[in-house]
Amino acid sequence: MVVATPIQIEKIREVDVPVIDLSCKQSKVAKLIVKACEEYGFFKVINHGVPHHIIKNMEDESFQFFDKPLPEKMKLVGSADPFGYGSKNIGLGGDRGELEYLLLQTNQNAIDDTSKFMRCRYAVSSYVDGVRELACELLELMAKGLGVPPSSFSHFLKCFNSDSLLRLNHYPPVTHTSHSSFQRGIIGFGEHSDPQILTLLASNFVPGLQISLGNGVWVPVSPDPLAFCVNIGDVLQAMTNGRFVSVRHRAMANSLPTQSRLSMVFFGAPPPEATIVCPLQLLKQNKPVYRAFTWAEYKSHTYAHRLGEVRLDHFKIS
Ligand code: GA4
Repeated sequence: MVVATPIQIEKIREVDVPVIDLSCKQSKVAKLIVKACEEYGFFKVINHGVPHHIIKNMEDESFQFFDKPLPEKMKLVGSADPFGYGSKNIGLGGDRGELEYLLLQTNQNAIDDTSKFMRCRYAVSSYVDGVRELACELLELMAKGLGVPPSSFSHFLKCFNSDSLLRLNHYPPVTHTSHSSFQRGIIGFGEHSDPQILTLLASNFVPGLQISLGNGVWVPVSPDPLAFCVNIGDVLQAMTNGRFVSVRHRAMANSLPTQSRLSMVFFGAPPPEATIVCPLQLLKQNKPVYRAFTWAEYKSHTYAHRLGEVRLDHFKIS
C-alpha cells in the first residue's frame, strides 16, 4: 500500500478551482480557459453538452465490468501490457496504486473489440465520440484565446490514427491499516502529469482527485458528476512553449469508507508520427523552450520511465 509523504511536508489547501460554464459567450469562455490553463493547467467544465445518459451508461457498464470475478475480467480483456485490465500495477516500471483499471485504445478497431466485455460497444463508442468532440471544442477555444489558428491543437484528435486513450479507474474502499495511513492518506494513483494533449475526466460522487500547486501543496477537487475535470497534458505544455502548465495530479483511494470511486478518463493524443512544435504566433520574441519531437518518441520515453518523473524536461533546449 502506498502512503502519501509525511503530513509535515505536505499541505492540503482548499482552493476554488476554476469552473467554466460552456453556455456563456465564446469570447469570454476562451479568455477564462486560457487564464485557468496558465494558472493551474486545470479547470472544470459545466454545461458541456455531453448528454448525461451517455456518461451514466458508461459508468454503469464500467461498474458491471469491475464487479465481475477476476478470472472473468482477465479472460475478457487480458492483462494490461499496457492495454487491458490491471490491478495495483501501473505501467511497466513497478509503480503501484490502490486501484484496478481498464486501459483502452480509442480507434475504431479497438472499440469494436470492446464488444467482448461491454454488453454493447455502443456505451464505449458513444462516450468516446462525446468526449472527443468536447475535447476538440475546448482545444479550439484555447486556440482562439491564444490567437493561433483554430485547429492548431484539435486537428491531432481528429486524425483517424490519433493515439487517444480511454482509462476506466475503479478505486474500491480501502481500510486503514494504521493511524498514520489514515492521517496521510492512501495513494490510489500516484503523482504524475499526463503525457498527452488534453485530459477529460468524469467521475462519480466519491472524492479523490487532487491537483498540485507545487512545493508539497495539494488541492482536493470536489467531485461533480455533472462536470468534466479538464487538465493540460505535457504535449500541450510543449505546444504552448510552456505557457500552459501540464498539472501534476494524483488520486487518493480512501476518501469514503464504503463507497467505490470510479473515474472515466479520456486522454486526447496525436497520431504517432505527428511532430510536436509550438505554433510560430506563440513564439514571437521568445525562444523555443522545447525541441521538436514526435508523439511516438515522447511516448516511448514516457513508458520507459516511472510515473512521477518530469518527462518533458528531457526535451528542453539547454
Ligand atoms: C499517465 C497517464 C495515463 O493514465 C497513461 C499512464 C501510463 C500507464 O498507465 O500505462 C503510464 C503513465 C500514464 C505515465 C508514465 C508511464 C506510462 C504509467 C507509467 C508509469 C495511460 C499514460 O499515457 O501515461
